[in-house]
Amino acid sequence: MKPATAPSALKVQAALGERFEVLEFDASTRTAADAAAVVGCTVAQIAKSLVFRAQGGRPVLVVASGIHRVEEKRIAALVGEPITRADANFVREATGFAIGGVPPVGHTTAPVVLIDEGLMGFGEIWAAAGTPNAVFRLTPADLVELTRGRVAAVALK
Ligand code: 5CA
Repeated sequence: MKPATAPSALKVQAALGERFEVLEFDASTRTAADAAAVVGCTVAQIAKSLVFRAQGGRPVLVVASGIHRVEEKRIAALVGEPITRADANFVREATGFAIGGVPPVGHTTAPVVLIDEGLMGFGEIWAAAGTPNAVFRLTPADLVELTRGRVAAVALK
């Protein structure tokens, strides 16, 4: 474990500021399960970044607990437009990051942000930080503040 060195991780560190520390690991943090194993938290405490595309073309970032599947109908209802799952190219274009490293901050295009209410009860959570082996620790309140996202019921029941 070491502070960020990769350009994408440094970009996230710059967007976050000094209150947060981007950490790079030798092992993969590409998936929620990988990240939980590496940092030593539960999979539920991993804030995964899912990108959708609203009909008008706007990116929608859903930050969800690692144990939840997101219900697309709920996302569409919350956004007020039909949405589709983003493919890898759209994720890269809209956020500036590749799948597996998409952070909740520092995107190319300001996304609509929805935050899974299931993340809100934890003392600390971890999110991707630009690369598939970089993460940072934050609180749920930090996540809301950083993203100015809307906390909502997005999980598949
Ligand atoms: N670094 C970890 C957590 S800290 C991470 O980024 N996990 S993640 O879950 O937020 O990112 C991977 C997510 O990208 C998966 O949950 C999945 O929803 C999405 N994804 C994976 N493959 C694809 C794909 N081919 N197209 C679109 N989305 C994908």
